[in-house]
Amino acid sequence: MAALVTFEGSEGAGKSTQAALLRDALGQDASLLAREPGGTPLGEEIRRLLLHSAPMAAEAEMLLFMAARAELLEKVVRPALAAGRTVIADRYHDSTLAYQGGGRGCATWWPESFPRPDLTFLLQLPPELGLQRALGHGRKPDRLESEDAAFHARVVGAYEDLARREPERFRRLDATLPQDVIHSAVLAAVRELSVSAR
Ligand code: Z5A
Repeated sequence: MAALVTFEGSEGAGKSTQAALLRDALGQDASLLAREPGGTPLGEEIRRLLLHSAPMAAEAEMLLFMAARAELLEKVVRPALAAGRTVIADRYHDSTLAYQGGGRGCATWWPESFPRPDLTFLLQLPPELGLQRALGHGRKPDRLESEDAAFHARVVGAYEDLARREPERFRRLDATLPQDVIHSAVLAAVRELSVSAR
């Protein structure tokens, strides 16, 4: 079934874990996993600039995330959707709305050329717990992870607003639950989507 399913939430909430579990459940032929920022040679270059370079203007940061996304859409996402596969995106445009819009205060918009997801899972976890999880193995924080608590609280608030505005698209999930419990809820919602698409 061609569908765009996205995972959103603050760092360490378990997006990559759940995206990979869903890809394994659907199978590699029927689905494709995409990670943002990145997923193409240009996108990986932009990822390095975004996460590890010196400070940059907030709007430059936003446009770079969107540039990486435009490349990923053209090279990876649209071809997979056209082939009838389910694209599972580990972050997508809602991340820009939450981090650059909510966190940095940029004026954001949804470009017409960016497809709307069919389903978005919002993994909810207090940001301090997520950072502990993400940095638990001694990894150094990247540029965004190094922002202060107020920034991360604004990101969480922005995600909450997005989910409130589009209750049909968003499924909130308690990210403190065990991985397999979250995965069952994800799979049930994706199966429901494929039934209603028939
Ligand atoms: N960003 C942005 O600002 N604007 C944008 O438009 C986009 C992104 C697209 C990307 O960082 C950064 O870019 C991100 C937002 C910003 N920055 N911040 N801050 P990234 O790609 O390097 O990382 P991330 O997207 O923030 O995710 P992450 O740190 O990789 O975390 P995650 O994918 O949500 O979690 P995970 O890797 O699946 O799990 C983290 C750990 O928790 C791991 O050890 C797991 O085994 C464990 N885990 C997972 N699930 C559970 C449960 N249920 N219980 C207990 N432990 C668990």
